[in-house]
Amino acid sequence: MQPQQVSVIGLGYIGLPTAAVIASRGIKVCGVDVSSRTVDTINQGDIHIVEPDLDIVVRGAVMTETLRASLTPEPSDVFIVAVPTPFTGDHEPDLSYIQSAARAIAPVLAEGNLVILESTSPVGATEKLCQWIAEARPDLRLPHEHRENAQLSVAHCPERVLPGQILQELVANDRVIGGITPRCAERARDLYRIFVKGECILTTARTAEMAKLTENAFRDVNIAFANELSLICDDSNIDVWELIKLANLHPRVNILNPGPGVGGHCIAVDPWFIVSSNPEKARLIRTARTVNDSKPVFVVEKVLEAANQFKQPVIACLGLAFKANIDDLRESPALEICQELSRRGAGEVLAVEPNIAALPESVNATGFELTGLDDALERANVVVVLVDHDEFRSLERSRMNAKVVVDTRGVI
Ligand code: SAJ
Repeated sequence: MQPQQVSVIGLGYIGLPTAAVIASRGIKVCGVDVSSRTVDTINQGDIHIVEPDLDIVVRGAVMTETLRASLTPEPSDVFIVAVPTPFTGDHEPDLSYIQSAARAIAPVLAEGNLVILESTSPVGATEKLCQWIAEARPDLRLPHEHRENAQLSVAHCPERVLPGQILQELVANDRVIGGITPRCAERARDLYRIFVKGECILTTARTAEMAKLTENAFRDVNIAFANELSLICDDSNIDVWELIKLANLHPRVNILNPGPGVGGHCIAVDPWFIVSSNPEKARLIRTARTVNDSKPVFVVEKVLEAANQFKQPVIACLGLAFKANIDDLRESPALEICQELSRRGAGEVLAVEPNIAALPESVNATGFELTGLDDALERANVVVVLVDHDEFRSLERSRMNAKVVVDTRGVI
């Protein structure tokens, strides 16, 4: 049976597209966020993030009144929790946003509701979500204690979409659906079948939690391999891009791309959840994190070396986002490099980020200036390519004449 209303808690990069896609299937969706600016923006039919085509889907859903945003949760049949799960200073998972979401929805939960955790989470987080709800609503039977006699169903269905392709991947990707009980998983599958064309595979909540962490740790380890190669090649005077191209001609070799480091809220974070749960055994996963986290330091040294050739170095940093063609600055190595160059007094630092009109207040922009591409290329004697945005890929090489180029993405 189709739900009458779905609530999505957290209207960020995952919650908003998910809310909009479900609304586009004709189901009433209430999107909940703690930011009144986000709520107002969405209720006006606009969006607060950059993601291809998301504006069109959100506008359509708001205009047809299937999607509404609100600061407080309201009674619904299904609650999808898509809030951040960052880590603390010592790389321990911070579940406080999930806990707040649990407390926020608890007063409006009713018998028969389905609660789905989509946030990437350490193993055991979905059970904790049950506990937090149970604490707030002792009158309701939760499945972590009452199994198939529970009054609520709770499942973990980790999001797996790639920023930049979220709308296609939300529909096309297979979903791993982990129930606290088999019945919980089945109920969650019925919800996802409304909009997912990929397969919906059922498992336990713990396995689903670990599956998501495994996917991102796998990618992190593979990028670390490419980044380590780039350091070795630099010492041996070998072009790493040519090397990888040649090695990848082997039918069973597929090396990823080196870069300035690994950013974003997922791959730079999630492997730590595995490390923190089992520090002794997760040696390779921890090393990969360390290799990738140390790459920005290497890039900064390279740029300082290049800048030292000039009396008055002007350094153009091309890109601040954590990867190509998005506006997301979370855990961005490009931003980190730009900030470190300014801090070290490397010269006049110009940052170019075509996907951002102004830097968010949360970003420390002391010592560098956000400027346009043409202006930066005209003024700079050192050009550092930090993100492979389309605008930079299509740059004419002649515009780099007489400049020292540090190309961390192999685009020039
Ligand atoms: N990167 C490289 N070299 C590469 C590929 C990526 O340096 O060859 C860097 C990127 O520049 C970026 C970082 O890695 O800084 C992460 O980018 P990404 O495109 O690999 O991944 P995300 O963080 O955008 O999305 C990942 C995806 N996970 C996997 O591919 C296993 C996505 O499917 C997940 O849904 C997402 O994490 C998430 O939310 O967990």
